[in-house]
Amino acid sequence: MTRVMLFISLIIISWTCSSKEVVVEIYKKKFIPAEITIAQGDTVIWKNIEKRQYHSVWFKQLQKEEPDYFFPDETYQRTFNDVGTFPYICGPHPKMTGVVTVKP
Ligand SMILES: [Cu+2]
Repeated sequence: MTRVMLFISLIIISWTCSSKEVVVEIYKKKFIPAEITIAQGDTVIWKNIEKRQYHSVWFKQLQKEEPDYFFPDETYQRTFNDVGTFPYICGPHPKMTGVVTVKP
């Protein structure tokens, strides 16, 4: 391995370690936990652990179109590069709500 390759891999390692992945589970038509606070650059992974119900995670302020539904054992993920408070709903079940707060 050349020095340049070693240097590049060290940058990639430190870069991937600085941002976290946070899991939100979806069960019995609820986001668990419904409210989370993460750091800028973190990724939230929504995991559908229902028996047979599909859901979506829709940040209406951030995107006009509803994203695809995801089914049991599937996930949806989003990385938050901007600071702020981002509420979301499930398209098919608008009573399912959650909030992601992103701190610098
Ligand atoms: Cu739903």
